[in-house]
Parts: sequence; C-alpha cells; structure tokens
Amino acid sequence: MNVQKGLKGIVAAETLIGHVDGENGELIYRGYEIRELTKSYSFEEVAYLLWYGYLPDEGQLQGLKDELKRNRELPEYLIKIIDLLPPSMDMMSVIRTVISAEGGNSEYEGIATISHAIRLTSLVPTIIAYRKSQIEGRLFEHPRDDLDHVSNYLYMLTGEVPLEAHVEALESYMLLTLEHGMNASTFSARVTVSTESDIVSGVTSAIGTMKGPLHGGAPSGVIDLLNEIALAGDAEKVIREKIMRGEKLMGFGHRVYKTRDPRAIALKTKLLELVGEDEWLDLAMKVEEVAIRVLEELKPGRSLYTNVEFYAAAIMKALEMEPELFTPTFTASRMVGWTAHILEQAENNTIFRPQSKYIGVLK
Ligand code: COZ
Repeated sequence: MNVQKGLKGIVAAETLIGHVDGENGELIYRGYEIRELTKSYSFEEVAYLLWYGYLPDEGQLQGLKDELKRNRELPEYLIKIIDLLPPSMDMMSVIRTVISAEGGNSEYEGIATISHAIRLTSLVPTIIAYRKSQIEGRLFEHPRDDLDHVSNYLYMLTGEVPLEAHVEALESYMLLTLEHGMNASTFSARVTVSTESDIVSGVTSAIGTMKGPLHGGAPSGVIDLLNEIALAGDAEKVIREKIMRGEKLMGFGHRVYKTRDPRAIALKTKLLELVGEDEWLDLAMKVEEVAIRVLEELKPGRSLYTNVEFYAAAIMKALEMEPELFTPTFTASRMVGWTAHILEQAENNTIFRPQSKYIGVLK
C-alpha cells in the first residue's frame, strides 16, 4: 500500500469541462484554448460554455445575462447575517458563511441545476461589495441592470462606472480563473456532492479550501514579495534568501504546469496591452526573470515557473484593488468552475472514499 501524498499524479475523475495540459502549458475549456476565449469572449459567454457545454447564441446569451441580473440582490436575511458578523472577520470567511446560509433557501433541495449555479455565481460579487461598503461605513451601491457581470462588480465596489480598460483587465483575469480541472477546491466540491449532499454544501467546502494561501491566497503573497523587493532594491538577494530559508515564492510553481502557466502568459500579454509601461509591471517582469533563474539554480529539475497568481497580483494592483479582495475575486470567478463540476459529478456519481495507511501501533 504506497501512499501518494497530496494525491500527486492520481487521476480522480474523467471530465468534459476543462483540460490542464501541464507538459505543454495549455488550458482548454470545453475544447477551446483559453487564449482564444480570453481574446474574443465575455465572462457570461464563457460561463455559459462551461455550464452548458457550448457557446451561446445571442438569445441564449441574453437569457443568461438576464438571469444573472435577476439574482444579484441579496435577500434580506443574508444582509442581516452580514451586518451581524464581527468587523474583524476576513472576506473569505464572510463569503463562506453567507453562501452557507444561502443554502437555507428551499430552492436548493433536490438535484443541482444550472439555475442554482447561476444564482450562486451572481450572489458572490454582491456579498463582497456589500460587506466592503458595510466595513467602510459607506452607502452600498446596489447592482445596476445596465452593467454586465464584471462591470457591475467593479461598480458595486467603487460606486463609479469602471473604465473599459479596467473591465477588460479584470474580465481577462476572471475568465482565466473560471475553471482549472481538479484543483484542491474543485476536488473539495466534488467530494462533498459525491455523498449526494447539496450544491451549496459543495461550494461552501470549495470556498473553505480556496481560502488557503497555497491555493487562492497567493496574489496577496506576491504583492508582499514585490513590496519587499521594491524596499530592498535587490531582487536577487531577497529571492535567494527566501529560497535558502525554504520559503516558497508566491506566484511560482504549480502541481501540474511544469512549464509556464498559460494563464500567466495570457495575463501578462493583456497587461502589456492595457497598462503599457507601468513601474509595477516593470518590477514584476524583472522579478519574474530573476525568480525563474534562481529557482532553477537552487531547485534544479523542479520546473518552477510563473503561475497565474503572479500576474493576477499585477492586474489587481493596476485596478487598485485591495489585497484582501484578491482571493474573494478569484472565488467569484471560480464559482463557475465549481458549479460546473458539481453538476458533472451528479451526472455519473461514485462517492469519493480513498484509503489511508495506518502507521500507528496496535495496542
Ligand atoms: N518557491 C520555492 N520553492 C518551491 C516553490 C515555490 N513557489 N514551489 C515548489 N517549490 C519547491 C519545494 O520546496 C520542493 O522542494 P524540494 O524538492 O527541495 O522539497 C519542490 O519545489 C516541490 O514542491 P512541492 O511538492 O510543494 O510542489 P507542488 O507541485 O506540490 O506545489 C504549489 C505546487 C502550487 C503548492 C507550489 O509549489 C507553491 O506552493 N507555490 C506558491 C504558492 C502559489 O503560488 N500558489 C498558487 C498556485 S496557482
């Protein structure tokens, strides 16, 4: 009985939703390469693709946009819960708590549906924006029906209709993080619903998993790394000392990608297009080059390259989004992938129940 720590290399399910090709650095959503999708499609179109399995025509797209808009406002009892939560509670814990309470809504009984997925996807941006306004003591900017999903999210956060460039930058990031095969949080969601538990329990498990710094929490760590390097003025020295101390460089390495993460490349391209010369972006690109070189020298053969979170941090910085909103924003987009996988698991379910190797003594 050999133990596969972290289930490394284990294939836990077959899926039609996404394909992560670690060797060639490719990410495919329902047969389409993500660079193509990011270039030409909106959040709503790609969410539709992931849920339904094909890209929507005009009528289907309008139907999805309308359904997302109908589900944006929070029910009174969720507002009350948020108002009661301690101000010190972090945003990921707030999202986990409020989405869990959404499960009290009787419409989730029975099998999971795409309408459930749409509602959960639509609620998360409003939970984030309402909580932020409540903590800051500001009037909450209610959702606007004349704005699409990503624009409306930025509008609710700031109270201003966002710049097109900001919408494009955030939409690229959210498109690239919608889905990523059997990552830890998607696996949590599938394990949870494999017991025939409900979709809200499944996404609540996923949110709790996403909260971890080795999964969704990396962009904040990247900002800290870039700030530390900017202060020290010596990228090589800071990076080398961290690795020598056995610390992990946030934004580098990936369990599956053993070459550059295609999402990082797509984000970097979009950033260069949108932001052009920007001191932060210049610093990020210089740090990336030094980090890859030093990781190869000190960790030869581990194939440690830039992952999506490295340039996600640069995007969020360009949007002047506070670091505590990075992982919540990732959660808002990955809700689509989680719910798509939950629906797929229910179609052909076998309960997940691996084994463990007892290494204790027998009394
Ligand atoms: N910085 C420095 N060393 C790293 C590293 C990083 N970011 N990622 C992995 N390594 C090293 C480990 O220390 C380990 O070294 P040894 O062989 O000397 O023990 C080796 O590479 C393999 O590490 P591990 O088994 O943890 O790799 P795995 O592929 O399981 O880890 C994750 C993948 C994403 C957890 C990655 O290593 C990591 O922690 N990255 C930083 C957090 C992050 O950016 N997460 C977002 C991912 S999208």
